Amino acid sequence: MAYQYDDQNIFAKILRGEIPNGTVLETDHCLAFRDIAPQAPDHVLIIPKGAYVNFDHFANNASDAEILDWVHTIGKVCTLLGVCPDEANGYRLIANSGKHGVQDVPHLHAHILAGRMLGRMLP
Ligand code: IU
Repeated sequence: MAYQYDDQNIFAKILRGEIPNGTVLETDHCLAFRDIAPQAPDHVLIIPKGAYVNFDHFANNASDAEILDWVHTIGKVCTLLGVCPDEANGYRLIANSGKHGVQDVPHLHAHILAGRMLGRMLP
């Protein structure tokens, strides 16, 4: 599979500092920032700094350090937001990928949605 990364996508511009963002957390390999059009009271995107189009591009090509950092950063964001599940809490973790996944921005991002009761997604 040949992945074509568009370095003019909006998250590439955010990573280069060309566009401001609401940073929640920055690590060696990742940036977590608030979604510009939040779908829940807490809506944070966690992106690798590397040029990966989507989840499978990342999972099949990124280094162990990058993958570990992305997973750890997602966990840290949940902790920072105070949404780690108990009886009255929780979140949804999504990585839309490709056309059928309805991915709009072609740079891998995990969405964390939290802060309200989310609708059921799957039957
Ligand atoms: P998607 O999974 O690719 O559909 O999600 C892209 C998200 O990027 C979406 O929730 C947008 O609101 C969000 N976003 C953003 O946070 N900042 C921007 O400048 C743009 C999109 I354009």
